[in-house]
Amino acid sequence: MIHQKRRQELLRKLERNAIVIVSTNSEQKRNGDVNYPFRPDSNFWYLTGFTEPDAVAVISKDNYAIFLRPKDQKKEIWDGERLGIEIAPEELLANKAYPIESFFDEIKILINKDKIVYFDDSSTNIINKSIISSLNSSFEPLKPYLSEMRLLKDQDEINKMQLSAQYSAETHMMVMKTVKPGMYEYQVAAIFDSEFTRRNSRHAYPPIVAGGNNACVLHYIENNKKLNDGDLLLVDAGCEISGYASDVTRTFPINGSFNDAQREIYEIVLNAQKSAINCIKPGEKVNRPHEIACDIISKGLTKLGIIKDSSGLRDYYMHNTGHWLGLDVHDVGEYKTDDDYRCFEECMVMTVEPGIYIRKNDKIDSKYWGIGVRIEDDILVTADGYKILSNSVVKEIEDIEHIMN
Ligand SMILES: [Mn+2]
Repeated sequence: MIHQKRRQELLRKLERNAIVIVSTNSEQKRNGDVNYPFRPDSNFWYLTGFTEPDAVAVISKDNYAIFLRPKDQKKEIWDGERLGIEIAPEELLANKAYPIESFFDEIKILINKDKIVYFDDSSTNIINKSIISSLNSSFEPLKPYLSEMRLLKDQDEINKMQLSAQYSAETHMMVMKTVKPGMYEYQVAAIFDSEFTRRNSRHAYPPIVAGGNNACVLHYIENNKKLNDGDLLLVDAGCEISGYASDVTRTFPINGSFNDAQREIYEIVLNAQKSAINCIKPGEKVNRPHEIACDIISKGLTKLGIIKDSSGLRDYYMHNTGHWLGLDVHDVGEYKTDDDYRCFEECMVMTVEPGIYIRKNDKIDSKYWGIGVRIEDDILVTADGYKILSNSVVKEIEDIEHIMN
């Protein structure tokens, strides 16, 4: 029902004679006869709720047609059950279902000349631009309309995102209680593998488990080094529930106690993160959290003598403070409208994740070398402010040291 509601809402935003074509992905080969685990296309999933590969939805005001893989007993014995053409209309609330192989013949009948076709080209989707443009009709991009819809989460999405963030946060807590010097990064990653699987979810993105200086590699996913006594550990890991991502980062001392230099850096990042979150409310500019975080980190690093002034900030804080979160971990939705930053609205979800990264052998006091700190939470914009979806994992220094010892 929720998907039908979304299809109707989308059509209300488009021209009256609109016809929407949205397709999902094919399975991707890993090697030999082995495929990567399949993940549906987010737009297709959002509008149909259908999670099999090789399918296309064609949606207009008076017709919803779905193209999908037909039943095939031989293939189903190997690869699992398929919904099939016969029960698809009832199951997916479509007017008619067709075998995917007939798409090119049928689409010519479904599209007539007075229709405006809304369609996006994507390299992973099974229907590409050259096929669609051979249909000799007028085309509009679908993305702007769908991205705006996906940016504002409905209650069903908020429930899933809350659960997703909670699972991730609880697993981060478990990890803090388990980590000890001498463990390996992959053993920490395995806790997320196990917990996410146990709760019928999976990673929303490859987890980052980065001891010491590895935290300064922003997309470190090797996760294969030993955790050393005296270093910090940065862990960025989140699961997805029915496709909805959470994205959570915590940084803590491997031996359970912050040293003075680590504490100094951590407190700057924590202060920046909390202040950035605090400004979030409907009507506030969406780049305000980043401005606040940059200001606090810049002043903090200047005070410690690490930078001379704010012009040096980018050497130690080189990414943005947050991004939209939803069916994609870096979710769709514009940050600017008409050249200026837009404002937060109720039911948007954004991450807030400032950091400081000081590489080994940097030309500053060596006590700061190899300190990489990032703290990340998932924030839902509410009617009068915000809600931290990932708040069941601690981030205050006293709380971290308390649960680790
Ligand atoms: Mn993030």
